[in-house]
Amino acid sequence: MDGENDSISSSSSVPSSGSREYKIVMLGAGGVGKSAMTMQFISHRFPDYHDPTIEDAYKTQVRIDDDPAYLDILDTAGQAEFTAMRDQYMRGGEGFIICYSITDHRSFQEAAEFKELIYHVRHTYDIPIVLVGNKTDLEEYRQVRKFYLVNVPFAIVVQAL
Ligand SMILES: Nc1nc2c(ncn2[C@@H]2O[C@H](COP(=O)(O)OP(=O)(O)OP(=O)(O)O)[C@@H](O)[C@H]2O)c(=O)[nH]1
Ligand SMILES: [Mg+2]
Repeated sequence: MDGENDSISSSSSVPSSGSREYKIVMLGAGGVGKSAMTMQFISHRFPDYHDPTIEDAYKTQVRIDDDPAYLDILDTAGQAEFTAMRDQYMRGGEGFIICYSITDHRSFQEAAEFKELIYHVRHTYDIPIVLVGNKTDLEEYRQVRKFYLVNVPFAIVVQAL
């Protein structure tokens, strides 16, 4: 992804237009589809290969409540060997998207661990966090049953049910 027009350095810049910037951090276990989701959102492309991320950052313009705004999206590493920066981006994020794969129960457990880590680093529960269940096209390989979602301690859960 490096070298593409929509790739930026990992720390966001001061907005030139005065539009509000929101720092969004993608979190989740390795291979759950954080980069695929980010690419879909940013450039409407779906990479069908797994190229483990170290850290990639993107900036895109959106409208929020009719106001122009920028999203700085930080696509992080799920693989344990790349996680040294975790505390740092958990401190910097204004909103978090925690992803798991419905085909990987361990990634669902890790989603809860990510959330606890955010609370631990930030010392507050007042942080927007969205839980996303990905790979819903792979229903036949589903390991995370839908009823697990009834009591998950997330305010917003996104999954094609
Ligand atoms: N079937 C299916 N495959 C997906 C989906 N999303 C991602 N994948 C595939 O899953 C693999 C891993 O996707 P990535 O987006 O690289 O995963 P990641 O979470 O960024 O992984 P790390 O960067 O290692 O943390 C790739 O082969 C993707 O094509 C999905 O919704 N359905
Ligand atoms: Mg990735």
